[in-house]
This record gives sequence, C-alpha cells and structure tokens, in this order.
Amino acid sequence: MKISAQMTKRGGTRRALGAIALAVAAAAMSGLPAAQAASLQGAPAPFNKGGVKIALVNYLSEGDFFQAYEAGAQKQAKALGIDLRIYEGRQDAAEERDQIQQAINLGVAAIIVNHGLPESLKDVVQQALDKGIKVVAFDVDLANPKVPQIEQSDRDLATLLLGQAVKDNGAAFSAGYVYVAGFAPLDRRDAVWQSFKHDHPGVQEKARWGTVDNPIAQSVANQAAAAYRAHPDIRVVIAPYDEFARGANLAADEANLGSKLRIYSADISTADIEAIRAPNSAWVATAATNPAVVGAVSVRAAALEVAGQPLDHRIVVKPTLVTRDDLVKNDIHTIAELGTKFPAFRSSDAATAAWIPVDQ
Ligand code: SR1
Repeated sequence: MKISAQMTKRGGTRRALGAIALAVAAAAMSGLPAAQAASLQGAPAPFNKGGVKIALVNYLSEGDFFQAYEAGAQKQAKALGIDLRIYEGRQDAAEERDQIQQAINLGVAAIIVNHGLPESLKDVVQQALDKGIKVVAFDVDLANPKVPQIEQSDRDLATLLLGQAVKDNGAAFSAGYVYVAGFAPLDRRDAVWQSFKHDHPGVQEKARWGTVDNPIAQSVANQAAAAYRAHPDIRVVIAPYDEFARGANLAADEANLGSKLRIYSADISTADIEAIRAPNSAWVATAATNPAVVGAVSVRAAALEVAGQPLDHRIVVKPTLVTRDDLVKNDIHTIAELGTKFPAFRSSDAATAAWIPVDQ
C-alpha cells in the first residue's frame, strides 16, 4: 500500500479520506485485507503466521531508479507475504522523520529507510529500535551498529565507470563533473573521483555542476548547457547518477555535441538503455545494479532482521559495467533483456535464506 504525503498529513484532507475509504471499500469487496499479508509455510516466526507489516520510508521517490527500487521491494514483499507500507519521498527531511514516527505508531515489525539526511533521522530511528522495531538502511549512513547498511558498492561503481573513461579517452582529458554533496552514494562515488584525479594528473576537472531540483534531468540539462558553452574543451562528463547523465546527455544533444563528448554514468533503466543506444548519443557507458534487485534485497534484509536470523552489517549489491557496445552487440533494449546477458541484473545472493523466495 502506498502512503502519499497527502494521506499522511495530520488532520488529512477530504481527498485523502476519500482515497482511504475507496481502498477499504475495494478491500472489502475483494474480501482481502487492504494489503495482502499471507503466511509463508516453512518460514520462521512471524512469517509462518502472516500479517507482518514492514514500512518502506523513502526520501526520494521520483525517477526511474527509485520507481524500480519500490517495484522490486513490493514484489519481494508479496513473495514473503509481507504487508509493505510505502511512504513516498519528497526530499523533505521533516516529512521523512514524521513518516518514520507514523510507521512506529502503526506497529510495524521493521522499517526500511531509503536515503535521507542522517542527522535528521538518527534519533527517530533510535526510538524505533528502542521499541523493538528492526531498522535497515539503504544509502543513508545512520552510523548505528543495530542498523544494517545496504549499498551498491559505490566504490566499485565509480571505479568501473572511471576505468572505462580511461580506456576510451586515455589518461589525459578535460572533464565536466556532475555532483551534489550530502547523498551517501554520491559522496562515496565522489571520494573515488577525488583520488582518481590525484592519481591521473592529466585529467582536468574544468567545470562542476549538479542539482536534485525536480525535474532533475531537465534542471541538470540547463546547467550542463551553460557549462558546455563556457568550457568547449570538455570531452568527458562524469555523471554518476542516471538523472544527472540524462541531463548532461540532453544538453549535449541540443548542442549537437554527440560526437565530441562522452558521458559516463551510474544506474540504468529501460529508458536509459534507449538513450545510450540512440544514434550519436554522447552517453557511452554506465556502471549499475538493477534497482529492483536492490529493493528486493532491502526487503529481504528487513525480513531476516525480523526473523532474528543472521545478517551482515554491510550488505552489498555489486554493480556491473554496461557499455553502448554491450547493448548494441547483444541487441539489448530493456532491463529484462539486460538480465539475460548479465545475471547480476536478474537477482542477487545478498540477504537470502532457504525460506525466502527470490525471484526478480
Ligand atoms: C541522489 S542519490 C542518487 C543515487 O541513489 C542511488 O544510489 C542510485 O544509484 C542513484 O545514483
């Protein structure tokens, strides 16, 4: 069940109440609870009884990555008979805190925190833990030994895309860099970029830009257009988030720079694959996981915590490098087709157990 900001505001609006009434009426008509929470035979308690509620609290929800992440989480929750309550992210730290509080009040067994600002979350997460609620975090470092941390190995991801940039362009080039500080995955990727520049004195960062203002890709495109005009010597753009790469690519397209620039990114979606494959596209490679698999891993990690079963503190979903050549040679147009060539895009063995169905 998705819980929107409108539905979560205190006091609620008539529209929100209407939506709830409709959901309840629909559930009553189908004879099912509002969200299915079935029992799972052979599973440890409480999954053998069903009715386990888990909250997924997002800081960001817009864009292909986060939509696929949520879809993967929902699919894994369904397979586990979990009643997953999804709180939409609006890049609002106060709202995310409030949503965690609401999940606590709802009596969930676990909370998955997807991104956010650590300083605004640590105390409310501690309140959840104090009440016996399990917490796992994806891409936000809550610095709490009781909170397992899920990530895509941002170090590997950045190393892969920078390695490809050197392979294609040599060890000396003028670069543009797209970055916004304060997001754990972007900060971890940035640490690799900083040491890469130190080790490659021939690589010059000529311009830096970036924003997470919605719509992110269009906002980044506006900045990129100005950067390309001011620094016509830029040949390589390092854009380690697909919304950034989409923006950098849009601006390159509009300025007819497709054959002059090469863009290296993180993340992948079916729309990204089409953009990378497009004739004359400047976007040539990306290092990525399947975000649906990461969403599934997050739910499995929360389930293992609830069942009291062993789980590493750091749970990593390994990224894979995908180049335009890979896509064209293998006639890949979608994430599903990508999974046939690269098994890592189908599933991950992170946070698994014999009783957990894994099927992405
Ligand atoms: C604003 S942070 C964006 C990143 O979060 C996830 O880790 C995705 O990989 C995306 O690049």
